[in-house]
Order: sequence, then structure tokens, then C-alpha cells
Amino acid sequence: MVTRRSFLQWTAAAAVGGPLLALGGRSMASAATRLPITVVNNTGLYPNSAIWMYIVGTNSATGQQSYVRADGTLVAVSPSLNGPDGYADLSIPLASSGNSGISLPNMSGRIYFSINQKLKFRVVTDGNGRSALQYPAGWVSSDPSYSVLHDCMEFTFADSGMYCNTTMVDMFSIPMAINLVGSRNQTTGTLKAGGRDAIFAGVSALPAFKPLVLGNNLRVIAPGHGIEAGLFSSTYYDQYVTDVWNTYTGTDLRVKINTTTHTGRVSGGQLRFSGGVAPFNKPTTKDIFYCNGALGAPNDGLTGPVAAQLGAAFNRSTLRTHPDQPVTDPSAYYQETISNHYSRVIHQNTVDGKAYGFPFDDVGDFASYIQDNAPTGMTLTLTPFGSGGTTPPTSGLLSGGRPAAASTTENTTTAASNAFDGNTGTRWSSAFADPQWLSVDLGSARSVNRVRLNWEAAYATAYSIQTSANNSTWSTVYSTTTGHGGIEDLTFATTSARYVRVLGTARATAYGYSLWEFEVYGT
Ligand SMILES: [Ca+2]
Repeated sequence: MVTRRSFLQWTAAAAVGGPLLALGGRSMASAATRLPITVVNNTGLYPNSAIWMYIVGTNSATGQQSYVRADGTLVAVSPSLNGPDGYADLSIPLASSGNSGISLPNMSGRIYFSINQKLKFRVVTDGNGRSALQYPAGWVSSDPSYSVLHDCMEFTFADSGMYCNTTMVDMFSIPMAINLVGSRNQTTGTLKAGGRDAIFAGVSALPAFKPLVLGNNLRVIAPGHGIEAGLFSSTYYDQYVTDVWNTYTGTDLRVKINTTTHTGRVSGGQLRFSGGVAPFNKPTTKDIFYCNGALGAPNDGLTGPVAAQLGAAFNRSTLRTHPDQPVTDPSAYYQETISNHYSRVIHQNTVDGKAYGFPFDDVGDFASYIQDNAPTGMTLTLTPFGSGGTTPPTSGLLSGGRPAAASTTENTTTAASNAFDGNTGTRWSSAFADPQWLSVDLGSARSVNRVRLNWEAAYATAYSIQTSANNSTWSTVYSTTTGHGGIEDLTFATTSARYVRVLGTARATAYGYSLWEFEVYGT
């Protein structure tokens, strides 16, 4: 069985070829040492100039944590990569237009994408004196990349082939599809039309799960991380677990692994199986979402496979009602009130019904995972974002008609208030110098998470969005040096602010800064 565990091993600085070579008994056709990757921007919302790629992970030959440069070179990380701000810029820009290409070396890791802002990696020294990368953690509000729109896929590219998946085990944010070509032509991860919006709407429809949607549909985090962030109940699954325990106190539970059926009963508080399987304690809610703790799956070929089946059956809530596991019919999955509805909603919105909503979602082959033992190319497509962002939100505009101020105005017909009048034929423009700012007073402290800039031809290439409680001390919630003009729709983590301003520091033209509209959204 291919498990996500295989992908996690790269974090332990171990060569990953071993466990993967043993999988499936497929022929070990010799793979190339380089795999050409094509990146296609089909977001329909963001230009190439607003998107960066990052290829990070472990050099399979040396075990060193490494990153890939734009020229395809695999470089071991070291603390010297950290810049003056303390973070390493490992970004690879996309081509100025059209598709982008890069050559992937043998390694195991992740390919991240970020939009509008770069991710902040940090190189640290681990307990063994080796350089290690700290990755973005979009479920931790103090993470330096928390406000950055980003997502990733996971892969192992070794002599034996390419193994990859679009993971949602931690979070979902940027819709992404993988097409892998070689001995076969396979694609996974493609969402249904409008899938991104539908995922956020589906999760938000359940009161217990709604807090997992962060910002203005910035991302949705997995419920296990939600527990750690204080956004999800740590006892959510308890009643279901109790029901399962009560059920199998009086009747058998059978778990079939290959040709062996292990028969289980609850006794002495533990779920005990035949055939030498280690007994299971009652799992906590967090154990279920993470498939660890009481449901930890040792790599022993005996207890581990049973634990994986139990983890999948809990997340899919088939365990209480189906004494013969595994359940292979997906129409039986997620049918209980208590279920991993985060995973359900994502599965419902992929074209092939596959996703990676929890660590053992590969049980029964329902994961958005593909592999090829003789790969010749891979295409990563950032697929349409849907309606979100392309049009102004229909509610939540806080800045319309509010009092405005600016560092300068070009003349009396380009007043600051013109950017807040809802009229795309009137504009603010500044003097022809740097820096300049345009601010709005929301009247009281509000929760803001989105700014939409509608630039006239005189736009900013470098600017910040800043918030303030008192109109004098400002905090930066977004900044860029690669502004592209037109409409820039910026989403960031919800922050409290009475005043919001755009601070331009580099102009695209010899003229000043000019905005048709500057919209601030929130609650
Ligand atoms: Ca206007």
C-alpha cells in the first residue's frame, strides 16, 4: 500500500528510495535523472508576474535538505541563505508570459506556489547540527507566511520513478492539477468547475467546520490543525468513538488485509484483534484526523495496515455501521453527522472524486496520487480560481464613501475621495514623486481581510497595504515590489483596523500614483 507516510520520510533526511522501491511489484524501468516540468497558469485571475514557485525537500543522494534554483540546480540549504529579514528567498519566478519550464533533479519534497507575495522560508540548524528548512504553516497564525496565498504538492522523484500527489492533508487553497506522462498519461487534482468556491462554501455550511475557512477564502485548514489553532472542537468525534466502542463490545469487527481477516472485539477498553495485531486504545478526535496516537500505524506489515484501515474508516465514518472493513464503495463514505466533512467536501469537488483529505486517504485508492516508473514529463497546472476574486465581493465593502486623505493630489479634479466614490470614471492621482499614500477612515475598528485596487495607467510597481488603529502607527499587511497594475485583488489574514492605506514606493511611469478605486473589505 502506498501511504502518505512514504512522502513524509523526506522530512527525516532519509533516502526515500527504499520504501518506494518495494511498492506494487511493478517493473523498475530506469527513470531519467531529470524530469522536465511545465507550469501552466490557468488561474484566470493572477498574471505570471504575481506567482512564484518553490521546489524544496531532500537530496535523495546526500540526505541534505535542499532547494532547486531556477536553472534546475539542486542546492543544499544553509543559514547563509537567510537574508537581512531572517528569511530565505527560495522563489522561482514564472516566465514573463505563457508556460514556464524547469528541470527537476532526483529528490523528494514539495513544490509550493505563492501568489501576490513570496513565502518566507527560514534555514535553521537542527539538533544534529544539520541545516534544515522551516516550511510555511498556513494553520499557525504566527507563521511568517500565514497571510500569503499559497499551497503545495508533494513528490518523490527517484531512479524508480515519479510519485506525486496534490495534498490537502494540511490545508487547501490553490487549485492545482498534476499531469504525469511516461509509461502512462495520468492527471489528478483537477477540481470541478467552480470547485474552489464550492469547497469553501461546503465547509462553511457546517457550523463546526466553518471556522476552518481562514480570511476571505484565503484557505481552509484541515480539522486536526483546527484543533491546534483553537478553531475546532477537540471532542468532535468522541460520541462516534464511544458508539464504535459500544458496538464492537457485543459484536465482531472484521478487517481484511490482503487475504487475512483480523477479527476484533472491544474488551477491557481496548479494541483487540486476532492474528497478533497490537490492541488499540480509544482514539481522540485529534488521533482520528491525524491518523496517529492511538491510531498510529507502525511500519510492521501487521498492526500498521489495520491501523490505516481504522483511521480511514473513522474519517469516512463507516466504522460504526460496517463491521466488514474495508468499505470500498465511496457512496458509503462520510454519511454520518459526525464525519471528516472537510475531506468529504474536497472529494465531492474533484473530477475524479480523489483527494488527500487525511493521511490515510490512500486506503482504497481514493487519494489524488499518481506514479509512473518511466516518467518523461510533468505538467503542473494552477487551475481556475472560479468566481472568487474576479469580481468585487457583493458584500463587506467598508470603505465606500468614507473620509479619505492622501499625501498629495495632482490637482483639484483628482481628490483622494475620488477613489472611494464607487465610480470607476473618477480617480485619485498624486504628485509625480515617491513615496505617496492614500488612506481611508473606516470610522471605527473593523475586521479587514481584503483590499481591491483598481489602478489607472499610472500604477505602483512597489507598494504596501498598511493598517492602523490611530492614523499614525501603521502595520504592513501586504507588500510587493512586482505590482502589475490593473485590478489587484489582495487577500490577507483578518486584522483589526480603523484606517487602511496604500503606500506607494516605486512608480511604474513618470507620472504619480493613480487609482480609480481603492476598496477595503471585511466585517
Ligand atoms: Ca472613483
